[in-house]
Amino acid sequence: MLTAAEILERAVSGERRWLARAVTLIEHRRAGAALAKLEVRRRGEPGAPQVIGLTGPPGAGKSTFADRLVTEARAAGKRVAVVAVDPSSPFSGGAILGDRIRMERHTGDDGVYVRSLSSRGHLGGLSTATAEVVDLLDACGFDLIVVETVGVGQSELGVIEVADTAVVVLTPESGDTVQTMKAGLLEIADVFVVNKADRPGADRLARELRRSVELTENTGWRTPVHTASALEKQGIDQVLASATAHMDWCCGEGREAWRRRRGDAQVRLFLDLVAERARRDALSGLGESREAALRSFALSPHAAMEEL
Ligand SMILES: Nc1nc2c(ncn2[C@@H]2O[C@H](COP(=O)(O)OP(=O)(O)OP(=O)(O)O)[C@@H](O)[C@H]2O)c(=O)[nH]1
Ligand SMILES: [Mg+2]
Repeated sequence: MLTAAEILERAVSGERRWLARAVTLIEHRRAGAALAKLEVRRRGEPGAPQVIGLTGPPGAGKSTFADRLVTEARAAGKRVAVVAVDPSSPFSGGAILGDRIRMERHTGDDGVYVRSLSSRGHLGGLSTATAEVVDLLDACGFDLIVVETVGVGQSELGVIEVADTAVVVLTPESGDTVQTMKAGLLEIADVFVVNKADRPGADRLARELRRSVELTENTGWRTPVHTASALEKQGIDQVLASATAHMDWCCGEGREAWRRRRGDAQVRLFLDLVAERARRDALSGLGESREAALRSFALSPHAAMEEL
């Protein structure tokens, strides 16, 4: 039996099999303090690796887009990792399976690593796990890390916070900009993509988004709005160029904004870790029989807390 530290070490030394094991360890929340020893490049300074977050409604084309980004990055000689995070439910393995099959064309390519993360097997902690997996991939030397997550609620905002650049993927069918604002996507988007532009309505939504972006207070970065078709390979270059322009901005004029976002993410990660530990300790501290009392309504949650 190897320790968590040994597994992480082997993963970082470049062994794929161990990278998979290490990610699973993190997914199951069992890597613990061994993570603190990773040599993460992306700490106080932006640059390497570049972390792009892809979020948006279900079926918007995020995975198709990620696949295109992988192809572009490989053509540029970059090593790239894709992490597909599925916050929806422990039962929705279907989409992830689809992603796997689509990404299979990259298998055998040592410069590509694709992995999905789900909340299966543990309570919450998905954004914490994502941040830790990104750190691991960073330490493994990947040049580009793409994090894909479905944008439906607050949970994925924490997931996408790990990225340097948040790319929000919408479609002509995504509805209007009011809905986009309600979902909080307007605040987090560094780049907007109206995908499926091979269908009608893309230009109209893009115009609306541009207007909304102009009305939104910003940090000096004006969020570009692109139309694209991941399916027909249209507009991918422009999106990638905008993501890179945003990264350059983060390294220059936007450095303070980048640092603030990364700093907030650090604090959130810390608080999440504390919460995770507290939940675990609370349950074991309560003990099995009192937990049974809680489950059978013999003990109220409030009384249980006082007891603890
Ligand atoms: N017409 C059209 N279809 C597209 C385009 N991009 C993706 N699709 C299709 O849309 C469907 C969903 O694509 P995915 O890439 O799986 O979308 P996703 O956002 O990753 O989906 P989830 O991860 O399930 O939220 C697939 O059938 C794609 O082939 C596009 O540009 N145009
Ligand atoms: Mg997907």
